[in-house]
Amino acid sequence: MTTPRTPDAPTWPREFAERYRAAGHWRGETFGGFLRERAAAHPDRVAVVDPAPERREWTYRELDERASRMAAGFAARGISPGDRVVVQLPNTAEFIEVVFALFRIGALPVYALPAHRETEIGYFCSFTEAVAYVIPDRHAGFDHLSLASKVKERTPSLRHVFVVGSPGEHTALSEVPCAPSGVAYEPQPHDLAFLQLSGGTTGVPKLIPRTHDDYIYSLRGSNEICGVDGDTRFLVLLPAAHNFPMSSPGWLGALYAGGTVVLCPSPDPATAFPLVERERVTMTGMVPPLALVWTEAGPGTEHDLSSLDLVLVGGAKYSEAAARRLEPALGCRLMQVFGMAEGLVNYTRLDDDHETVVTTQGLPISGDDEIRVVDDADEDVPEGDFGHLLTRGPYTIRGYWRAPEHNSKAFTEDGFYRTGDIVRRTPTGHLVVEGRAKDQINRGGEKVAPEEIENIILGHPSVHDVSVVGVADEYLGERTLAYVILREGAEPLKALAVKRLVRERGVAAYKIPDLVEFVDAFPQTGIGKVSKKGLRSDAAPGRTVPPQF
Ligand code: OOB
Repeated sequence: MTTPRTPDAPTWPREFAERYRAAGHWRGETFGGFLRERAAAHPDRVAVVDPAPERREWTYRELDERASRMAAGFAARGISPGDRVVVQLPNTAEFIEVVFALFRIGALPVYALPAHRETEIGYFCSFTEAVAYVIPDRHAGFDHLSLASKVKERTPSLRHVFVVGSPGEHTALSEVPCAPSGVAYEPQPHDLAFLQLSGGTTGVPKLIPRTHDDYIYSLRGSNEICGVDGDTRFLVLLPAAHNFPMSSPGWLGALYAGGTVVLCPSPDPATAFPLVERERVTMTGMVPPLALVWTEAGPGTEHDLSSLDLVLVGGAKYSEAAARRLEPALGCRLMQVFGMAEGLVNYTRLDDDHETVVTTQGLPISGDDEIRVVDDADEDVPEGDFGHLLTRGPYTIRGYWRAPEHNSKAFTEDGFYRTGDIVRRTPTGHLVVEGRAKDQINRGGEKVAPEEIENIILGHPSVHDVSVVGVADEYLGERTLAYVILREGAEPLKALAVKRLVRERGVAAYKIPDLVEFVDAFPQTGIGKVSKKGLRSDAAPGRTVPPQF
């Protein structure tokens, strides 16, 4: 046995890899392989339901055949093992077909979110030297074709743009599939399977290299904890490319168990409740602001939600008061999940008492997840005190993809990932998230790296300095506030112009500052650095209208 091959990123040392195999965590499975096995075991069971614009359902046999034909088509167009392909598709059946096709040929999907725009997509394509980019023609009123044309023009590696819908000057995805021929390449379980995006704390997002073996272990563990089996009908509410709806237990967990994945085009109750009723959905996952909206809409709904058995809530801190209201409002069980695309995922358990479920963020998936809670000097804090969460384990990466300098800060020398979260542990080992030490804003589960937005605003000639912070918000948990210091004698700027500047740079809309304030100076820390904590506490707790999903 060799250790995983991840030449572009640090990987698990041999003794850890051997331990994880010996423990039965890494079983030598691949994504392409398990789909083939499920299709052989129950070809006629429904794998995927895509309700929009017209209801489509694919059985396991159909999904498997489609993935194989798409894989053959990609290979025929020169997409090779190890090549990167940026996939930016909404919650449609094609998303699942495309990623399984890429898994089959050993090419790596790079999971972009539908909200990403020119800045992010341009970066993913150039940094990963992507050979292909897969898009819808239009989505949520946005023209993805012209964005793709712009990015293709300036990215020499990008040879193909595949489009779901009318392709314009690009290639229709529907023209790609062809009959599989010859002996296809078989990815190895320890190979990289895909690149996931980090929430990010730096000017550019980091890429997270996940292997077949490590990710499939997290699926198996999640399925066991959540009780996912062949009867599970999992509703994908959040963008399918995000780690939470993908693997906690998510659509990949549901497919691994031979269940059914129901794709939801939009997570608002008006769209999702009728789907829950019609498709007899049993399980779903959502971020806290959405859970609030569902909790408010549940009691008065005319739709039958009685099939719903379990709702997972995570991605950001879920307030205890809100957590207490969910079960009675929706008539189902609640599970809290505290996870990260880098690996570690914690769940409350089905047999936890109610208090534990509403007041903690759960236990790690694996007995081999190592947890340390430390002070600023990396010393363990006394049991029950809060501190920085460090972790290492069978499905937590040992380094980001092509980021050696950042890795030396984000990981300890002995391979623990510095999560940037402040937690404490209860006597039962359950983690409670108390806060965050990393410079990141968690806007209702959507992560914003202040530095990325600060760099854009700093580009304006009237701006002397800027600091972007998160301020408390009743619905989102946090919203973004940009403090701006103008240059002396510079043209005055309006808040709206600052927001427009960020939008026009072509970044995801959720990164545009919610608020802009002009100040003369930032609060300083003892050593003369801008005090983000000072800025956050300067801002009054906010109140917004409920978010529109
Ligand atoms: C999930 O993944 P990411 O990579 O978007 O974000 C990870 C970060 C964590 O480090 C933590 O800061 C925050 O999101 N977070 C939570 C939380 N769940 C995630 N903070 C407080 N309470 C929670 N329950 O967000 C993610 C990945 C897999 C499953 C669930 C969430």
